[in-house]
Amino acid sequence: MSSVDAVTAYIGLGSNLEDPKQQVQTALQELSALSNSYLLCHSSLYKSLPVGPQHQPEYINAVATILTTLDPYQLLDHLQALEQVHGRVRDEVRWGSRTLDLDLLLYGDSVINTPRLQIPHPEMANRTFVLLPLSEIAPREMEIPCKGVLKSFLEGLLEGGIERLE
Ligand code: A4P
Ligand code: MG
Repeated sequence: MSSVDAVTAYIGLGSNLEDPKQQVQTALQELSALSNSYLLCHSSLYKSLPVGPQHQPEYINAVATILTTLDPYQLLDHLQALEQVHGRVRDEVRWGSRTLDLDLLLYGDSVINTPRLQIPHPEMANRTFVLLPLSEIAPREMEIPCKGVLKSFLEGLLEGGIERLE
């Protein structure tokens, strides 16, 4: 009998349109039903000021971790399909408003640099709204490939502009 090794992947969730808290909570349920995958856990929800264009509503963010036998491109396909279910409209504004954004942050210790997929997510180590929820569910000693150890990014973190929700 052959078997496929399961990989641990981390997914960043973000929403700032049409009841963002509900969008993220529903997306977490949907991730728990993802095919060939098992939702291990997720962080608390965080309210955060927008990074990028400032004339947009505050975001709700969270990070989830799954065990999956999907390959990274299959996983991205599923995440983009979920964004569509949430009525995501892609416009020209970089880092603009969205009903649901699902970023594949980490896929095991893989490093991928293709036009369609970059892993680790290129901005993840610069973003409090990723690092803070990630630090709730990942070991502080975890290596972010090509970037460094998670805890080294947590030390310099600016905690303003973000609030953990109960
Ligand atoms: N893509 C490449 N690598 C990945 C990856 N690791 N995960 C490609 C997901 N997608 C990846 O993404 C554009 C293309 O990136 C996709 O077609 C995919 O093939 P997108 O979701 O359509 O566009 P985007 O999300 O606007 O672009 P980007 O650069 O991923 O933006 P970010 O980094 O997601 O930033 N402020 C707060 N407080 N909270 C937020 O959640 N989010 C953003 C969006 C800006 N400001 C924010 C927040
Ligand atoms: Mg994105």
